[in-house]
Amino acid sequence: PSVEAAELERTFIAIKPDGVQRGLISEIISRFERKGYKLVAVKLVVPTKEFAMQHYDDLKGRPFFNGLCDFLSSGPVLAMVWEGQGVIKYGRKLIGATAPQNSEPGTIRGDLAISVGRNIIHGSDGPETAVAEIALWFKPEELLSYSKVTDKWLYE
Ligand code: RTP
Repeated sequence: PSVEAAELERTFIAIKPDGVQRGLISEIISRFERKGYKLVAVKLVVPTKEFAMQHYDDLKGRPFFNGLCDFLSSGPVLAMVWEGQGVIKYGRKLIGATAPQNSEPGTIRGDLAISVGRNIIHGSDGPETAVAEIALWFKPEELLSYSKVTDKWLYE
C-alpha cells in the first residue's frame, strides 16, 4: 500500500495504571515508535469506574469484570492512538498474550509483566474495536494527521 493507505490504519493502545506506576511509559512507547508506528494521539487520564465499565463492556458478566474496572480506574492511564500499516494486528503481537505466563519473551507482557490482572497494557483486538475504542477515549480533534520524513523510508 502507499504511505497514504498505510496511514489509514489506527489502533487504541493504553498503558494501564500498573504500567504507569512501574515507570514503563517510555519503554512501551519506545517499542511502538522504533517499530515505525506513528503516535497520533496521547493523553494521561484517570478514567472513572463508569468509563472503565464502558471500555470493558464486552467483558461484563465475567467474574473478574468488577475488579478489572476498579483497577483501570485506580490511577493514571496513558491512552494512545498509534497509526501504521498492520498496526492493529501487529500491535497485539508486540503486546503479547493476555496472560503474561503465556506471553513470549520479547513481547511487552512477556518481558515486563507476570500476572494477567496486572498485564500493564491494552490494545484493540480488531478493526471494529479499534474504531469504537478510539471514539470512546478521544475527541476527533485530538487525533492528528501528519507526515514524518521517515514515512518514505518505512513504506514502499
Ligand atoms: P486487553 O483487552 O486489555 O488488551 O486484553 P486482552 O484483549 O488480551 O484480554 P481480554 O480477554 O479482553 O481481557 C481484558 C483484560 O482483563 C484482564 N483479565 N483478567 N483475572 C483474569 O482471569 C483475567 N482475565 C482477563 C486482563 O488484564 C486483560 O488484559
